[in-house]
Amino acid sequence: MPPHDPSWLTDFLAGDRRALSRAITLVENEGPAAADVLAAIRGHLGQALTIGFTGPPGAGKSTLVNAFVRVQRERGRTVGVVAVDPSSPVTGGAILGDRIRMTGHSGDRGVFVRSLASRGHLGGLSRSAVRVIDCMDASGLDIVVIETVGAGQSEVEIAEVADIKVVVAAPGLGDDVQAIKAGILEIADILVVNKGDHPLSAQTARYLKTMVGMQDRDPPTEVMRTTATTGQGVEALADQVDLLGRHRRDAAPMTRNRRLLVRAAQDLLRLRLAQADPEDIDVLARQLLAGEKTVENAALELVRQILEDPS
Ligand SMILES: Nc1nc2c(ncn2[C@@H]2O[C@H](COP(=O)(O)OP(=O)(O)OP(=O)(O)O)[C@@H](O)[C@H]2O)c(=O)[nH]1
Ligand SMILES: [Mg+2]
Repeated sequence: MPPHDPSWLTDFLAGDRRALSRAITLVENEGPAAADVLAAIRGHLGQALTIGFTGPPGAGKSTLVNAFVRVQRERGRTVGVVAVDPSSPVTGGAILGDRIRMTGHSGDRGVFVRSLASRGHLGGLSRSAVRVIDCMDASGLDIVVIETVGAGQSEVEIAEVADIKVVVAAPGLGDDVQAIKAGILEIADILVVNKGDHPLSAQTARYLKTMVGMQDRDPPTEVMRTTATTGQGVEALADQVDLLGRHRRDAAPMTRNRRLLVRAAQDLLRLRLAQADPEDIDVLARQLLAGEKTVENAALELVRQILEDPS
């Protein structure tokens, strides 16, 4: 297939899995062909319900996602899964195949799984991770699930791409709960205490309910219990996600479009900056060097220039 042949892009937007795979690889590599994919998906975003599962390492996120996907399949939805793991300098992405055990779904055409080895500079979602989510969305999957290890910045970014944020915690009132206190709670639509078979599960859930009760959040964070290994509580979790999903769609269609708009504007600016004449930038940089302009003023002028440039 010649690279300019657009027919595979049509297949991709129609939900062809191989074409989706190819689109994802192209946007991940951020090569020249990525632009074709980004142009193709632009008008097809915002259809899938995106659900972020985040939380401390070992809380059972992958196991829970696996069980959650099973319930969604039973309900007739197609599901994409993006698993973002911190890249390790030693193992690189090699370990990922073991870590994301979506074994129950291999051979199911309704489930599309992609694991990403790399994160953004600050530990959050990388730009290409967001693109991968966009590709799944544009390909017509009903639901896109994103698994990230909660480590500071990533929760903030998951809040930007996920319609519904599920924070997964394991029982015990130790470090994990401290980590949750430290900032994840604000973004959680649903706080799941997983490992319901653990003796401290009920106590942890009660404690977190108390904490959530002190929040000033509307709607308040829902605290739920699951046992991912047996599937207990996962139907109820899926019900709650559905409920919130409907609410999101009915009550706040603007939120979604606002986000799409901001992202498109960021893309546009980034693209124009990349295409800017280096000499124009040098002119401003020299003025900066000479103390004739502040960084803010120079940046503002640069932005004006690149946006006014009709090229
Ligand atoms: N007892 C019990 N163990 C569970 C449950 N859910 C997950 N586990 C186990 O907990 C361990 C970690 O589960 P994962 O699903 O890999 O956890 P994770 O949060 O995805 O871990 P990372 O991706 O490494 O952050 C595995 O051994 C699971 O079998 C549960 O409900 N009960
Ligand atoms: Mg995992």
